[in-house]
Amino acid sequence: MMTKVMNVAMIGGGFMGKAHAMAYAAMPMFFWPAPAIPHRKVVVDVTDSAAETARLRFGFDEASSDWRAVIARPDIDVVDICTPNNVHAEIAIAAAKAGKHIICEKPLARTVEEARAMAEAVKQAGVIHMVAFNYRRTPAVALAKKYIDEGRIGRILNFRGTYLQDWSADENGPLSWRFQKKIAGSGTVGDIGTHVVDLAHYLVGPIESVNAMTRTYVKTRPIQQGGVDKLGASEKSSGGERAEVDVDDEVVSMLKFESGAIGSLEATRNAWGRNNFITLEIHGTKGSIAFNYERRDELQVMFADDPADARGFRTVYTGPAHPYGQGLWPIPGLGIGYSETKIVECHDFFSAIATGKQPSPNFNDGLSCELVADALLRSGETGLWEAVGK
Ligand code: SOE
Repeated sequence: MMTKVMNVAMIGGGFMGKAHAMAYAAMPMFFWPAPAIPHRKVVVDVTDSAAETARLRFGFDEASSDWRAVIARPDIDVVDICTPNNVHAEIAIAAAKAGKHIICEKPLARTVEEARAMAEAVKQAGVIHMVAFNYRRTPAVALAKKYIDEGRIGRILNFRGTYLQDWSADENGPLSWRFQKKIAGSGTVGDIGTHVVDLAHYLVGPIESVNAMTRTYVKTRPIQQGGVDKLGASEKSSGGERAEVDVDDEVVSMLKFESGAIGSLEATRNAWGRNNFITLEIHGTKGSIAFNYERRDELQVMFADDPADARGFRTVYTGPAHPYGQGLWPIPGLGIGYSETKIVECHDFFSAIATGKQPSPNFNDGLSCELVADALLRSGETGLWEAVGK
């Protein structure tokens, strides 16, 4: 069987561009036969020189600073959106109209309106679409989903999800686009809170309403001196000019799920000492599951019907016996990283194209996350329980 080669146009050659380009190269090395061979055809960035640098680094054939012209090309099969949030909608809608399959970085959009327009555009176009909430693709998280679907921890009663980082804890960290509402849409809520929302939707089901507190502790930051997204850098010596942060730093919320389960969500990028601390703890009527991304090869599981003398959490170390294990490394212990989550994501996206079946999370799931983000931000303002819109 000949595996089809598909040409990818990647828009955005920054941090996420690096992750996606690596996944394009590596996916067929891990998953064989591959659902398709992604060919790194054109990379687009804001200037010709940035695009040329990205082409050299990330192994694309061509470089361009004109995404509209690239999207219009008949030889492009897939458009990959790795830009800041403010242009996701415009690019995705144009790509859908041009009949391209689309993978878009998270959060899907800045607002519910944009996300809805994107979901409508891909529906009209009949193309395959995916939003890159990659943490679902961690084998231990997919294993948690398998246990839940098999009923092994019973009916879910409570979900506790956190996402803590510290790259913006330094008040002299620069005012990247991630602190500007007109570009990012929101702060922590959209950037990392939506990852927790996506995991909650994946594992437990739709969130019905939220009661949140949001805070912005660092009200101004130094204007960034060159570079576009200097995560964690300090600009103390940059001349001192500062500008306003108009998005949230932190969110803490109670959650009610449509299923009747309850839960909580916390997210911040200001928690000193926490790097990529995504934790999930879920208990049901027959057991519990706990996960910490900083120990991402492990899933903690407690089954209530274990013999009394063996009662307690056990650590399941993921490997070939677990979800995605046949494609990833051949023995447990070799380790799963951020790149592997992106490789699996790439595999699932091209499998969806090959089979014509929409993947999950797709733009409709991205819209669902946006609706929860909107409710979190509204509740942060009103202090009240806010229903998640439809
Ligand atoms: C910054 O908070 C960031 O790069 C997020 O935007 C990503 O979604 C997350 O995976 C890593 O941290």
